[in-house]
Amino acid sequence: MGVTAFFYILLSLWVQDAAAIIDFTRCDFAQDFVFGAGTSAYQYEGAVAEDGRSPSDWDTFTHSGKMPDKSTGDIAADGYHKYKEDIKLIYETGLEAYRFSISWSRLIPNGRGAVNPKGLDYYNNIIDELVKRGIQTHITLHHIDLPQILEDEYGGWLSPRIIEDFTAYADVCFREFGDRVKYWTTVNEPNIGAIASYSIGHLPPGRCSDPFGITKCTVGNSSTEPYIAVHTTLLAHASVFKLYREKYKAEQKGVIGINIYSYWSYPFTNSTVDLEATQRSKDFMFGWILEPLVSGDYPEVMKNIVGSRLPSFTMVQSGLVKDSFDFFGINHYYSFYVSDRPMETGVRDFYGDMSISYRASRTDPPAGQGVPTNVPSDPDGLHLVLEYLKETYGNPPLYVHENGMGSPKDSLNDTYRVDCLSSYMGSTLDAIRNGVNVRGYFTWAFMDLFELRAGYQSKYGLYRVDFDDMRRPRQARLSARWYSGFLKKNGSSLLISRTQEDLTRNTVS
Ligand code: IFM
Repeated sequence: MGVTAFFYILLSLWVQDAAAIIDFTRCDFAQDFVFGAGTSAYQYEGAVAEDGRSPSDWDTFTHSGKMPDKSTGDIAADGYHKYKEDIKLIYETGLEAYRFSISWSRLIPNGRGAVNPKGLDYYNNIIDELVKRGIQTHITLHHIDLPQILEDEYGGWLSPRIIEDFTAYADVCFREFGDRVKYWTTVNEPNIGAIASYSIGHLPPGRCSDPFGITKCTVGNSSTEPYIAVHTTLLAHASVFKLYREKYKAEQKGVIGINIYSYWSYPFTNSTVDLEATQRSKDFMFGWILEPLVSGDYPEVMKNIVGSRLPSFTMVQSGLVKDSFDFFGINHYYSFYVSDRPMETGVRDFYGDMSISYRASRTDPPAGQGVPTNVPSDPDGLHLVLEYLKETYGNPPLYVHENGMGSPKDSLNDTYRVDCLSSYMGSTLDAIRNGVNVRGYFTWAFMDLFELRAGYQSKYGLYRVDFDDMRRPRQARLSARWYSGFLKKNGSSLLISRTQEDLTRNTVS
């Protein structure tokens, strides 16, 4: 072999592994900064009809055939039965923190009242296992799956009656788990969740009205319900925050936040209308949730555009909502280019009110209704989100609670995910170096799960789950091994062998 050929082979090997090379180590982050990964109850647990769990609205949604591929979370990753070995894996991977959610209908099957002892045991066991292994626990109280019984009784998040029930459910969680759990978020992604659930109808409870639904809905009002649902959510969140502060905080010394879905918006052009549209995008997506928490009211631009369809806070409510957070949980995946779209007269939904068009890049045509799907990875976008939150909301403590990459590829050799993780972690570090108060980074997801619209077709996991095998075996992907190397070896050994043998050796069934 000639010298040149040898050089090129060496170079190509280096380029293959270049994905894993980063110029920072664990030591560049503060010691009390945590690195973790997450899952959520319906997406992970399965066992939907076991040990007293009652259906949530997610069960109803999937069982009424509303998933494009008709999949359900009936078994999901079987976390209800496999949590112990999963926590061992979390530990062995070297993760410092784990975020998961509680299934309200497993813990309190009637939505209110009696606690299910088996549900209580399950979550106590998870928490004990995490504590035993020194892993910091972050719990989200509500991650899309509301007890169906409350949906049936009063329409779930559309009714103020949920405030009392959600607070009582949170009370049980704090009372039973708060001695060991110090990090809580109340609701996952109420902003995008309200749009998906009540405007386009593609998440439970699947409500929308013509012509706004992406799926066919039988009931709903896309013009009003997203705003009502978020309003109730904010009041319920504030009520839970107050409960914790008054009844538990002194003894348990924990902190409470809320998770928002945060994409970054770049102006498509520098025209005034596009710059204004970009700001509108931020006010509608971040400000809708965060402005009330910081200032006690919705952004002016939303009040002007949405008018009487946007519920208003009474003085007392405003006082309760204002400052009802210790930190914000940031869930971030994408950036978009945003341009102005003339506002339609007549009936509008959330997207109509926001009156913007999204594009995946500067050369793409507008995406039409909703967001484009072909968005490239943009680590700078996370940095910009974090900076924006610092500047706009007074530098609150932030946890990047979700960041990752979904892929239809079922590969163990997920170099694309290693690229994603390393570059987004780097951009988090850049933000910290610029003074943003970021306290942790969690990748989504610890393992493959039941994904929102894609069921089992989109893989987000550090660990692969074989959903065709009843035993749901887990296998470490390259990304799990890379993350592990970063955390355990302090970045000193990030060139990880990618041979198939190495990867399959890590199978756990
Ligand atoms: O899987 C979801 C999660 O439930 C909420 N945040 C976005 C993730 C990826 O789509």
